[in-house]
Amino acid sequence: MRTDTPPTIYRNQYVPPGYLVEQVEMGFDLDPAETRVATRSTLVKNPDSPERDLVLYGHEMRLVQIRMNGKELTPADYRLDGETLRIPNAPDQVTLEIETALNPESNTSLMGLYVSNGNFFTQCEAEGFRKITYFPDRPDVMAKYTVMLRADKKRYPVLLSNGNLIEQGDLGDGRHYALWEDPFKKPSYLFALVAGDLVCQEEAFLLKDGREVLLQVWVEHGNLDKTQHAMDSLKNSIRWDEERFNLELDLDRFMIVAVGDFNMGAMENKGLNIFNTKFVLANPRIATDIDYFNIESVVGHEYFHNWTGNRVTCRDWFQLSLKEGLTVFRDQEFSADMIGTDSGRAVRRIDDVRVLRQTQFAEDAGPMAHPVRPDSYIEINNFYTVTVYEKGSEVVRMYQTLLGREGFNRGMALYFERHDGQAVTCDDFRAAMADANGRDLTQFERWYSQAGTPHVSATSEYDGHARTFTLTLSQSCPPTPGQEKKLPFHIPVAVGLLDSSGRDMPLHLAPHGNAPEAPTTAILELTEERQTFVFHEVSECPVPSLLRNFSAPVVLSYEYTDAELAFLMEHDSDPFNRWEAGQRLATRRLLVLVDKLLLADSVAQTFDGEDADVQSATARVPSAEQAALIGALRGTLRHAGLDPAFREVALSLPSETMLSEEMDVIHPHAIHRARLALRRMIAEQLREEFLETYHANQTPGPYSPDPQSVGKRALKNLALSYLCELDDEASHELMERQYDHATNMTDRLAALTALVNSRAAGRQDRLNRFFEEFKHEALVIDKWFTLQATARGTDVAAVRELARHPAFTLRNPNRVRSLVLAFCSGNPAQFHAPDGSGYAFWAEYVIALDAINPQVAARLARVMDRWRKYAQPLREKMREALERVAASPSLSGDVLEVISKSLAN
Ligand code: B3K
Ligand code: ZN
Repeated sequence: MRTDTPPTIYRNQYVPPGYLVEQVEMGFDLDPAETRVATRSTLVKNPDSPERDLVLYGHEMRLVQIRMNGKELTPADYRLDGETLRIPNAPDQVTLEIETALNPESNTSLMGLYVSNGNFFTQCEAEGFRKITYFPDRPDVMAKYTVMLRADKKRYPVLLSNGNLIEQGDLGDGRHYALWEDPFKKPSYLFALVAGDLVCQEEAFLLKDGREVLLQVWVEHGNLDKTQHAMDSLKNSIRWDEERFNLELDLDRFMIVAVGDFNMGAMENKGLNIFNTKFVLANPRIATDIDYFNIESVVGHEYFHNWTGNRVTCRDWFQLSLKEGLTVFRDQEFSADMIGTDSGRAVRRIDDVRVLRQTQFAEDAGPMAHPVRPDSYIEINNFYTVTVYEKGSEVVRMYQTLLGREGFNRGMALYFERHDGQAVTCDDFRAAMADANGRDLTQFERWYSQAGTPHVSATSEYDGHARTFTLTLSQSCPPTPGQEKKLPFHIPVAVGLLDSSGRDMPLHLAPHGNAPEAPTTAILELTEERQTFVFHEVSECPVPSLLRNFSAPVVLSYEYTDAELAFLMEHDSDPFNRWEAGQRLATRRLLVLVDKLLLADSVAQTFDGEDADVQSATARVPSAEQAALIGALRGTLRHAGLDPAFREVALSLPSETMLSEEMDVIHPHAIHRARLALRRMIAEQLREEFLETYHANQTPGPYSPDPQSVGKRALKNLALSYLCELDDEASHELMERQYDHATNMTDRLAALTALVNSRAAGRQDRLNRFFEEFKHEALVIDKWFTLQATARGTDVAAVRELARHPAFTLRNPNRVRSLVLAFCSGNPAQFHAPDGSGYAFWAEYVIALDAINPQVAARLARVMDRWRKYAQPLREKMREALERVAASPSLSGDVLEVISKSLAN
């Protein structure tokens, strides 16, 4: 194990920078093997800082020369300690001239300046700028940048950086240059450059104030037929931000550049967003409906950062959710508004909540649990988490729920009025929300400081005589690493009451209320450990609809009967809770089935391998309770008044991961078998309905990613996947026919996925044809790997075989995610092979990847987060694998942090 454990950084040790930077001029002589960077910055001493030294950060490059106010510094003039270069006794006004030499083509971490497919790209957030030059690389140092790029004209005809293009021309020697100037102050993490042989789709676009701006989407040659959707998404994003928040584009030019090798989704560099190709390139041939949706969402997200992140940025990295939580909230609202209909919005909400529950709730309950505003970290890149992003977005959403849309907008306006051009904290954002609305949001701070998912339990009592319905809510929050005890949160709980005909009752929270316009949803504010709310004038005992639209990121429990859940599923006016009721019902049935299987297994084991009991546990004839669930699902499936997209989410069973989180001890195989058994049972019982749905939801004609068609395809393909559980000739024919006649990737991939999970004779042939047809489309080959990695029949040996395929490489993050991560996180039944072979595979790849790309390796490392919850002997084997990784020499800080926290907590 490495001995020089990297240091932990603490939030409460924040010290303002000793020097502020005013102006930065950079000159790049780009060369893949040796790029020279000359940086000239003017700095002034910061009167508000106790720090006396001029502190710069840098690593993984060669320092050629450093001059201060014209005089060259020798190593005796500064102290170099790890990444930190300290210059003591620097004057108040400093001009620093630094020359560094880099080797971009050997940079496999994809942080700083690197080469992808022969072109240059940068990634500076969080701390990549320090791999380009020595600099006060921290977000509270904001400066204006001028950037000169010089490179070979033939190989790199396109030279881009932040802001506006000032000048370009020839250098005579086969080289050329471009000079860029960003008129806005920015932190170094927003710096970017791109140089290479690229082409662009461009459009002039008129802003609300009448200014014309130039929009560009840059891609490699051959991809111009895949940029239209990203361009449309960008235009929609610009319009939306103008309309919803009155925020305008502040530059003359806005560029998006797609790159195939990228650690995450995209990056909001000022005026020069750099994107993973996965979130730019689309046409019906290569992209699915989900891809189309994701592109719109990520383009929106990065564009919205221009205000929430760039114009107002983070004081330090602990405040990351200030920009990320807020920007996720903004992109979620954007996506919902783009769909428009109530039921479409609900489907978006359901999708977001599914992600939150499946990944963030798990994170909150595991060894990496941290508050939305963390208190410490070893490697900041490990904190771009679902807690900071998705829970952070829920926290922002709660402001809107508590203050109303108008109130929220007032808060946003005040936030920009106060902080434009500044680097600020989550407290500053909360203060703007409170002050703009005259509200005390002191207690709300706990959403930022306390980790863990709060549990809210509700009980109720109806008094027919007094016509009151009393709801008692209590809250608690489990301990998390470093936080034993939690204080009560400020939780908005949206509640409705349904009468026996399923209609919303008017709500009166005070006696004798008879306001004609009484609301049918009330936002109860739970601020204490236990609180009672009394509804008056309640004419009959209602069924409560609790936490409507998922008004807070909590686990809510209430003892609903099965009949009440079925009733809510049928009647609730809140579509989110309608879906929720169905999920609760399905989860109940699945957990009962899991228990039965476990019992049957243990009985079978005592009778030496006799599996008759297992068969009886998953009998094909549904029990009365299962029949009730299936009846309710039938009602939903047949309900023509419900949007196809809604029916699709309502008919989908909770995932295996979701079910795991519901169990104290995880038995992955029992969960897998139970879910499969229930799916088969549903398929058998609803075969006719699924067939009918399949045929009724075809989308003939040219492909369109509009919400209606997307919903239809989703429902049709869900019907197909259920029918395929029957694994009979009729279903094989259906999927083969769909595969052969598909005119878009959504239908094609759905059919191929079904095929790969079946015993259909034509599966291997189509899998091979698919590869041949798309072997030049990297994003489609990723899909080809993923669909096999997550197929039921793919065991560890098969995934190892796929890793030997010539198209597989550890160098490309998308490819690694598509196979290795997809298998380890998306194929639980095989990954958790009882012999521990899945874990051995995992350990090998974490170690191998860490030497190439620590960020991607650390992400893979997190697959083991929940190891303590698994049944024996899995748990022990997982621990062994974790220890194997921990014992490996020279691990990165990224992986070390994840593994050591996992073993410690
Ligand atoms: N801000 C970037 C994420 C950078 C991740 C650095 N490890 C993308 C985004 O959230 O928009
Ligand atoms: Zn972001």
